Amino acid sequence: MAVTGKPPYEEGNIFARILRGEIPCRKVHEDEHALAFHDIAPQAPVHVLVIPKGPYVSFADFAATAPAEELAGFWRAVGLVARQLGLEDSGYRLLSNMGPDGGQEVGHFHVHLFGGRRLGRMVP
Ligand code: IU
Repeated sequence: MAVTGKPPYEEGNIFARILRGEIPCRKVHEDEHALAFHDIAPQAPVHVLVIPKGPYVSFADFAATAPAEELAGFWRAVGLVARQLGLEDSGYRLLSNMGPDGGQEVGHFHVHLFGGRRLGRMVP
């Protein structure tokens, strides 16, 4: 019988290790539900990753299984971080790669926050 369902959450993934404090990060914000830090290979003048504290493999996993309080707390933190970085007036872009076809490389749900310049058109 085919195995179905989401891939398992790997406790050794890099963002889990950052959350546990085993690996340093350039932290932008932290609260009960989220951690935000600068991407190690920035694709824009501002390139921050926002991750939930819970063990969610991907956006699909987070959206389907996180309690409402965590969903709200996480997305509120994303907005707060953008505001804190001074991007609200100029604008910014949020992106989450989901699964193999989406180009997701790290198996802990994360949202990319890009800003600091006029971004190009989105191309798939
Ligand atoms: P993706 O959406 O899973 O493809 O994005 C993973 C991001 O994590 C990517 O932009 C990397 O540069 C970033 N990253 C990081 O910030 N620190 C790390 O140690 C590793 C990846 I590995």
